[in-house]
Amino acid sequence: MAYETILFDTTDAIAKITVNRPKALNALNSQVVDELLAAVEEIEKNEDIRVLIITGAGEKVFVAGADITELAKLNPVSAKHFASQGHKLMLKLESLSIPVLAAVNGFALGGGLELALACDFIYASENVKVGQPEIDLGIIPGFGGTQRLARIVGKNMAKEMILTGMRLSAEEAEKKGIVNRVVPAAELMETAEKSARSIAKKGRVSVYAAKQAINNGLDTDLKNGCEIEINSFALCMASPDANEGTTAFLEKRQPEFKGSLKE
Ligand code: DAK
Repeated sequence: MAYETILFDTTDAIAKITVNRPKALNALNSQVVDELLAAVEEIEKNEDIRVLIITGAGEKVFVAGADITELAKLNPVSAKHFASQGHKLMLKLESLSIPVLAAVNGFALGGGLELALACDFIYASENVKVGQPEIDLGIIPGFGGTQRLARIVGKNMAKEMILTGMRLSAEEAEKKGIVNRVVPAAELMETAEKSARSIAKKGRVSVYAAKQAINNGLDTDLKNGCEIEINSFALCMASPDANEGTTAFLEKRQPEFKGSLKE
């Protein structure tokens, strides 16, 4: 598929999607959301891709939020399409069998922060500002921000951020666990790619099993979470990767993981 609002490329086993609407500070209109969803569905079908990195074009902004020009004109039908595609996208990123890293290169506001929060983890450049400023527009976060942010920073901090619309610096976002690591802007992509290359060498099945166990376990209580881990562990043992990993260790060599989720 030809994309107009995103750049999509793959190098070795690592796919990169860049939200690319510089004139509107990479804001998410319905076309961007539809294209992101189509690209993620393309990635989902390609077993050769092992990690996805999402970033924004330019040095100033990751994504400045949902497109306010478009939001102002939504009617019930277009609002329903926008909302359902947006939620579908965020849930798909979360449940994708491969890890999704956000390389947040500037402002990540509103829907932009929500997009980053739906990724597995976030690296940020020093100039980053994050926030959920929807309250200033008379609305609330609409792509899961009230839920995902609260699960990361806790109930009271999420309320303070969402009710005041405050913007946090990269350093503050790191302290609150919203971003994993802050690096100089020039090092952001290399940091994300280095991490992606490291994950790409692991077993596809164990990476999938770990991601799903953490995500699904956090949606339930500890006892059921441990049950999820038991089943995820058993899934790993159904893959040749577990044998390869342990044998390689004992033979003092690097493992070569070839397991597939299709088996
Ligand atoms: N949408 C559309 N255009 C935007 C935009 C946005 N979110 N943010 C910036 N722009 C446009 C500006 O209008 C301006 O356009 P021109 O005037 O040049 O035509 C251009 O980008 C440059 O912006 P600025 O001149 O403002 O640039 P500055 O450097 O001065 O400021 C800024 C950068 C990022 C601090 C500022 O642009 C800003 O505060 N932007 C808005 C941030 C914001 O409020 N974001 C939250 C948007 S609301 C829903 C799902 C999701 C949502 C809602 C509903 N449903 C499921 C129904 C989510 C809502 C949001 O995200």
